[in-house]
Amino acid sequence: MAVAPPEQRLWWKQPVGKAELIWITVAFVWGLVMFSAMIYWHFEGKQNLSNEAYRIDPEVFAANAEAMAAQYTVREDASGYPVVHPPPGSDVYLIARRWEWWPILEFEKDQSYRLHLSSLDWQHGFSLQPVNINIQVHPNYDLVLTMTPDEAGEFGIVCNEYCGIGHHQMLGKIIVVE
Ligand SMILES: [Cu+2]
Repeated sequence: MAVAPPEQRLWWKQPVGKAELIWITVAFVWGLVMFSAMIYWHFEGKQNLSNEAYRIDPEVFAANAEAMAAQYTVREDASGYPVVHPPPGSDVYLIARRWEWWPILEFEKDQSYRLHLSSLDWQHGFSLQPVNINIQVHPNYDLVLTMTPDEAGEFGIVCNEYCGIGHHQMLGKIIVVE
């Protein structure tokens, strides 16, 4: 089969078919519905969390996290990661970098913390399991969430933005104690 030009040169100027018009309308209206649902889900289901965002140098963010860990590390995990137990109400830093979440954080149930998230290299995705909270993590941006864990236990953090060869090993942990 040879590649030939279309029979009608102005093939793109045909009127839009009825079925196609219906589908365009359905997709457009559904887009509007889902757009409003984002606002609705903020209140109902507590998705799309309210956050604050600031510009920050990766070196400054790393220094903040290291200072916190130096002050509040309580033990070492079996994997060799420091477990940091910061005081309730304080600013808490979680580093995303290829390919780890650093350090392991330990919170107290029903206490609030200001959790700062940033990346030291490129984009990662913070996905807290099994509660399914998902946040993009960028370098140069300090994203702050006020969080109050209402359930004790161990929560996994997985990276859900593909970030290279070690992406599947990029696992972290938040521990909530009574
Ligand atoms: Cu990743």
